[in-house]
Amino acid sequence: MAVDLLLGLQWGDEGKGKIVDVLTSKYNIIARFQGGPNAGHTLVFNGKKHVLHTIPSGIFHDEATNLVGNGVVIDPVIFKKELDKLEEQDVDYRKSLLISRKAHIILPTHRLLDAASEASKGKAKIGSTLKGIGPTYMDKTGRNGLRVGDLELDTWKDKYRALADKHESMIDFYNVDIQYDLKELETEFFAAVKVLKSLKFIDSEEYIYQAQKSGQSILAEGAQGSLLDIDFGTYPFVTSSNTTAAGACTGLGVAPNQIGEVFGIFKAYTTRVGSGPFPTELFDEVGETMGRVGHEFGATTGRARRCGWLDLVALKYACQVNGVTQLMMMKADVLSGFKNLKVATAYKYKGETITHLPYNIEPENVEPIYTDFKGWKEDLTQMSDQSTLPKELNDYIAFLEKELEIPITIVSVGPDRKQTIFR
Ligand code: 2SA
Ligand code: MG
Repeated sequence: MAVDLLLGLQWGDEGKGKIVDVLTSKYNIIARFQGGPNAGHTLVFNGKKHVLHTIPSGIFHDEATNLVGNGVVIDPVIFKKELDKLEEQDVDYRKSLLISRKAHIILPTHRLLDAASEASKGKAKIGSTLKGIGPTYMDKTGRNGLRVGDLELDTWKDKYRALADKHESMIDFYNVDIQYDLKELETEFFAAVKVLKSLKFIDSEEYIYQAQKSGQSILAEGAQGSLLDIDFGTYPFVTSSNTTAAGACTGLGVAPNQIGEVFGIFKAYTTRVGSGPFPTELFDEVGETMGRVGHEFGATTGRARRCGWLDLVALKYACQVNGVTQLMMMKADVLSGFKNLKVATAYKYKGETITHLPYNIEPENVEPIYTDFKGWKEDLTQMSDQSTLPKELNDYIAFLEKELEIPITIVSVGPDRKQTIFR
């Protein structure tokens, strides 16, 4: 059976966690393929909110197997905290959680390096979540990384030490004021590694291959969003992994011809957390209202997210790069009550009108050109059927489907599992 993909099409926080949770009952295996504890996937059910960082969003379903793939970077300390939370909720993760031996480990010094790198950049900082993501992927591509499989060898601590020592001298090189007690961080790290080692490590590409062959259904769960992709995002204000469809192939060992549906998740408006260009960003009370009504705060760091209108130029680009086959629109309920809505359908770029995403979308180069829509007043949060949606929202949806040439199959009208309209 083909592997289906679920990806964020904007700058992350589209609501991927919720949709994975909604779709999980259809799948045997849910697999994360990139990113790490920088992700914050929020799930709401039975009136309770759950935030996952590294663990796949299928973990709350008894039947699903949850795989942390080779493309993921794991911080044992944060991973242990996630496990502790699951334990508090009586989630029996031991049977259902599998970890790829080829996934890389985030060391305490990777986090310190992240902090030092950001501090050294001053105003030009990326706005990283400071989870050590960039430095860990640098060690991966630099061929220095420590992998999950290494932890099974007696010599892993030697490898750890050599790498951590090297990192310490690199931190010095940045020449910024970073306070830390490495001994203390290491005590916590070694204790967490012990817990990690009690879980099941596997050769995940073989596992996926055999699972597919035996007819099991697999959903690959993306983290962050397409515009944060290391190649196709708004570089350098991106994360350090491929968040787009191709990342699922390299991050799980799935061949390109084995990909089935590509579910593209987007918000009915746009948000971005961290630095970097955002052409449709709003600095007025409209943006402020979106943030307040939409509870737009980072699920990992608590940072306020920047808000703005939907950017169709960027969304088209993301659909293209990912080969999206179905769209899912999130947070439609947040737009209730706005008199008018806007969607950026083109950019003014160097005196020309363009409809593709150019190399540079810094504010001095790009001015969005908007199409206006009538808003709706109705509260959507109790609606459960498409026929009850206001006409203005249906017009908004119909316009997007026509422009993107992809069906919108889910409209989400609230954070709860139940607040989901299938079309
Ligand atoms: P990093 O941490 O080094 O990968 O950050 C690099 C850029 O990627 C952005 N980024 C994110 N953007 C949205 N959501 C993310 N996850 C958390 C959430 C973020 C949070 O779900 O809310 O809690 O702040 C995420 N992770 C990374 C980041 O802002 C940088 O722009
Ligand atoms: Mg998030």
